[in-house]
Amino acid sequence: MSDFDSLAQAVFHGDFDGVVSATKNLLDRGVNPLDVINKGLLAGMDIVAPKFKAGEMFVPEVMMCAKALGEGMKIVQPLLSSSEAASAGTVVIGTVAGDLHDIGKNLVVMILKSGGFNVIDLGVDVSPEGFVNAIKEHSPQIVGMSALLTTTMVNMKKTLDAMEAAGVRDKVKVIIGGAPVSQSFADEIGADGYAPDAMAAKELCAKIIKG
Ligand code: B1M
Repeated sequence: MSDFDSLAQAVFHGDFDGVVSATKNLLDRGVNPLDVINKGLLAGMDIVAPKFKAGEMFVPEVMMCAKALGEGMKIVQPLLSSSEAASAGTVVIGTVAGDLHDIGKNLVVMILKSGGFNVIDLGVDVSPEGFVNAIKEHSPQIVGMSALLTTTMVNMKKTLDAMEAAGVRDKVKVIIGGAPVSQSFADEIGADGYAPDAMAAKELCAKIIKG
């Protein structure tokens, strides 16, 4: 088994200590932090996802996997963030109302930070008012919304409507992401952009800031 496989298996088994030691082992050997994330930590979640879908794994087990993955992310994150010091712009980001999924959103946060963005992470289950208040408080150039459920992606439109009603919609560019959303959904609700993954989100934000 490769060292990436060991890390992926540790995530899959919700093995906190295994994740920590496998992550450190890879980094000590000079492996690129992004490879540790993509080929190890997220590869572990790729084993979990189909089993959860097939009813072979249940919510508490998946939570353990997510938390184990988080232990690895905690180690890798500072290495990504220190790669560029200057702020490329401010991004307010959150998972929309009713939605508790944050693994993908947290990854986007990390990758944006690694790209030098100042990121205000509002967390999960963020109400439309929560986004509006954060725009008023932090004056970001970009707002990012994440949704993983078909039942919550509609709250992206509600959030855009709340921004419009509060008179802050034209002060920011809004980007969206998450498994059920797409470029055509972004167009449909009037978002400014869509990114299919964390790296694409960073590139999109950089493009928006460049103007
Ligand atoms: Co949930 N869940 N879940 N879940 N869960 C899904 C999403 C599901 C597809 C599984 C399935 O049934 N096949 C399904 C949704 C079905 C649908 O709506 N069509 C589902 C369901 C139904 C549910 C519950 C309703 C289950 C229940 O309780 N009956 C419940 C809902 C809770 C709630 O939110 N109110 C629920 C709960 C949970 C857990 C708590 C157990 C856990 C979440 C833990 C956590 O996030 N802290 C969980 C998990 C882990 C999953 C799966 C297995 C994995 C999601 C994940 O983290 N993927 C998922 C199945 C799947 O995806 N195949 C599933 C890894 C992550 C890196 O990818 O989040 O897609 P992703 O992020 C990517 C891109 O999408 C993109 O970049 C990321 C990285 O490249 N991206 C952005 C994401 N946000 C972005 C924002 C951007 C740009 C890009 O700009 C702002």
